[in-house]
Amino acid sequence: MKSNIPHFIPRICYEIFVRSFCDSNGDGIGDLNGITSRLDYLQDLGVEAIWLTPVHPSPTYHKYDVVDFYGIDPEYGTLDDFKNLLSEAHNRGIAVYLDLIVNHTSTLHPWFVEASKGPDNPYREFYWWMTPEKIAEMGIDKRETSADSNEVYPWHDNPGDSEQYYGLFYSGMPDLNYDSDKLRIELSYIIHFWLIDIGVDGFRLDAARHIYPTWVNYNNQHFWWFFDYFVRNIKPEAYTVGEIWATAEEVAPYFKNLNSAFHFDISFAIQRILLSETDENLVQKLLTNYELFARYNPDFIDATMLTNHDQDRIGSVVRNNPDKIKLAASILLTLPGQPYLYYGEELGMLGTKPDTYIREPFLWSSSPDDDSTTTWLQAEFSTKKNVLPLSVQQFDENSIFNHYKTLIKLRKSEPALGQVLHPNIETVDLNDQEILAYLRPHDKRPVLIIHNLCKLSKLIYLPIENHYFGQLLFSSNKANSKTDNGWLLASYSSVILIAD
Ligand SMILES: [Ca+2]
Ligand SMILES: [Ca+2]
Repeated sequence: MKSNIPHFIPRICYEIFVRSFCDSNGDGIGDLNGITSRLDYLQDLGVEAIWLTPVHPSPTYHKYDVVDFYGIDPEYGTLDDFKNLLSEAHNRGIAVYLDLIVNHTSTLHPWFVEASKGPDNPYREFYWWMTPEKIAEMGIDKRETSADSNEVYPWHDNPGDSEQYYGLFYSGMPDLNYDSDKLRIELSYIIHFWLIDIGVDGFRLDAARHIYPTWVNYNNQHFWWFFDYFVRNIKPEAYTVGEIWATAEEVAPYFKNLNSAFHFDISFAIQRILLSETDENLVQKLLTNYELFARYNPDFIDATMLTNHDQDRIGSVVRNNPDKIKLAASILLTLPGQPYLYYGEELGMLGTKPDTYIREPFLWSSSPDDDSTTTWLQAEFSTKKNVLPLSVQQFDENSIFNHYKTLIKLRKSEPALGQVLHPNIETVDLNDQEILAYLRPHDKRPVLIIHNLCKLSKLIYLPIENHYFGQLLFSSNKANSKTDNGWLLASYSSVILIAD
């Protein structure tokens, strides 16, 4: 059992798709200086950590195929811009997590350029190579698609080569092979550079479950042990969060060597709950999953989210129903764990796949003079017609933005809501599937949360043992009120209660 706990555990994290967030120099592409210019905004919203999607030089718009792990893509700025962003973030108490892609590189990475020259090249061992005969003999020419990859044929031709290379996601992203000690040393230099020389606070670790391919997948945990061992030696307080896009059973072992992992099960459960308008025993599911995670690390950090840059936006999932967009936020921000907001969720931004349309420009302003909103992509979903920009929402107390802001503030001021380690939650059974209710116990002040998941208003009677929760701390709808012996909740609304 490990006991390394990051020195700082943010209560609110925020994922920034760098290209779409904020443009500082008028080329229409979001960049690092753009993010720096909006740190005051993020601080005001209550964000305590930002996860930046990859910033390294890369041929693609999303930059998940890296060409140089030490550089910054010129589209996004320079290393000095990055250092400035980091120090300005730290001045505001905001941690910065780098998206580190250790599973693969771009085919344009110098390692792959060398490796593809032939079997005798010293960099050959950095990647997976096999002859088609061997691949067929092992029965690994095809793979089952997974939630995070539709690639069926992961082996790709290298022109003029008798061997093929393995690229799980697509031919442009060859998988690295960590059987190579030389590669492991290169990786340790990269980790050292970002954690120590530059000083980032941690890493979001892409494709963490795919490091070793399926036929040698049992090596994965050993790889993460190696990774964690190195990180803890040079910066014990660093934070790591893994993308393990799988069920909680499969996620759990990764907590042995990572502080945190994204809770995809709960992301999808919340989405389903909002559509089915029934509670799916969410609290019981959470408790079961916590127990799984704690087996591997009692200090696990549960990274929750509604969606990320690979999922349809929550606003579209709930068909742009503003009450349900608020309800989604109310659920996420009152559950235990460490919530990650996906940029623009706080505006109710919309978008469904293909991927570019779940990564549309953040809507800063409705003014024609607005030069911060990026223009690299013509929005299809989050147009100024469909989604009110920040400049409008800021001044409307009933806006989605102010709903987020209020809940974040509460999460940070109420210890029961903001507890990250050892999640505190108990089910409150109201014998009504259309109501999701739970208790967040705490020595200082316990709170009780009730969400009405359905489109009719509900009269709710608390169980006798919870009767003392007689005071409203928060209500998402002005119509919610206390009656003689219960609580009246408007459609798709939430309340947070405290003791009388
Ligand atoms: Ca720019
Ligand atoms: Ca891999």
